[in-house]
Formats: sequence, C-alpha cells, structure tokens
Amino acid sequence: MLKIKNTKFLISAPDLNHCTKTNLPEFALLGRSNVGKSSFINRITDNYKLAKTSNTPGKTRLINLFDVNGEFCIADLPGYGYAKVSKTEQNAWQKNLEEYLLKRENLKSSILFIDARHDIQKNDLQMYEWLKIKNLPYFVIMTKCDYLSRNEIFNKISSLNIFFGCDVLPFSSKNDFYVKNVLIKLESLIK
Ligand SMILES: Nc1nc2c(ncn2[C@@H]2O[C@H](COP(=O)(O)OP(=O)(O)OP(=O)(O)O)[C@@H](O)[C@H]2O)c(=O)[nH]1
Ligand SMILES: [Mg+2]
Repeated sequence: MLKIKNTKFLISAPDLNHCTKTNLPEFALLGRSNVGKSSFINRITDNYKLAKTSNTPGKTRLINLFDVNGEFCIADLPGYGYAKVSKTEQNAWQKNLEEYLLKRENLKSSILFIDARHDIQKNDLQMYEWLKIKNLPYFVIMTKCDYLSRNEIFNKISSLNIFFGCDVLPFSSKNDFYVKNVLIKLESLIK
C-alpha cells in the first residue's frame, strides 16, 4: 500500500506556463473556497505546515504544486465562489484554471471537493458540467465528514455517487480515519 514518506513543495505558479514540468501523474484539487482542499493535503501527507490553510476563504491564490514521494504530484488550486474576489480577478483565474486543466500533460485526474454539510452549489455544478463537457477524469471527495453521523455520511455518499456518476470518498481533515481509503484510490490511479 502507498505510504507517504516525503512531500516536497515545488512551486506556487500563477498559471500553467509557470508550473514545474514533471512526468509524474498529477491530481488537481478543485472545489469551493474553504471546502478543505489545503487541509486535505496536510492530512494525507501528515504534514501540517505544508499547504496553507485558513478560516478566511480565498487563502490559496496560486497553483501550488507538491511532489509526493517522487511518485505523484498534487496541485492545490484556488477555490471558487469567494465573493470578495473581484469579478475581473475571478474571470482571470477561471481562464488560468481552464488552461491548466486542459493542457497540463501529466494531469491524471481532478478531485472535486464537496462539503458534506451543504447541498451541491451552483458553482460545484458548473465545475462538474465543465469537466464532463471536456471529458476530463474526476472523482469526488466529500469533506468535513466529522460534522455528520455515520448514517448521514452513508446517505450523502450514496446520493452524491448517483448525482456525479463517479467514486465519492468520505473525508475529514480532523482525523486519520479516511486517509487509508483515499491513498488506495490515489494508488490505483497512478499505477
Ligand atoms: N471540521 C472540519 N474542518 C475542516 C475540514 N477541512 C478543513 N477544515 C477547516 O476549513 C477551513 C478551510 O480549510 P482550507 O483547507 O484552508 O480550505 P481550502 O479549500 O483550501 O480553501 P481555499 O484555499 O480558500 O480554496 C479551515 O479552517 C480548516 O481548518 C474538515 O474535514 N473538518
Ligand atoms: Mg486552500
């Protein structure tokens, strides 16, 4: 089983052209601001200083690339739906994000992050529909499961699974419980 031994921060890049070129399979973390993308990286790598997390949405403004074990890369991307970011800035970022997702050659899969507590939001839907139209691979991670009971998690996973038509993995950054399953999934994709 995949064991994360060392994780290296590679670069904070404003767009695709500035991203470090690697041949490693890469996973792109997509989701609303504050959903827990950066916390996810820190939890699965067991390194709490790696990716910057914050109570203030909009903390991640750049494509932050991490090399894990020299086996794969994770791209921590700015979350969408952060109201305080100007429309101009949002549009510019949207363009950069689309370019990255369409042209990053080593991109293996996107991971769409959904907050366990909320219904699917309009911008989640837009992201999902765009991935479908572009025929890009993705799966879903349902974060913040620590807020839900086991039963609620089960029901929510089932409905998201039907809705998105892909694997939906439960997750919480607050404990180790869900990490193993996520690593198994990542491993199955990089083989
Ligand atoms: N209870 C709980 N809180 C979480 C979880 N994951 C993240 N958080 C909290 O949610 C807040 C936002 O987490 P981040 O990881 O910074 O979110 P992000 O998706 O990277 O946000 P952006 O960088 O703005 O896109 C922080 O206060 C985290 O501590 C979780 O699984 N459970
Ligand atoms: Mg972040």
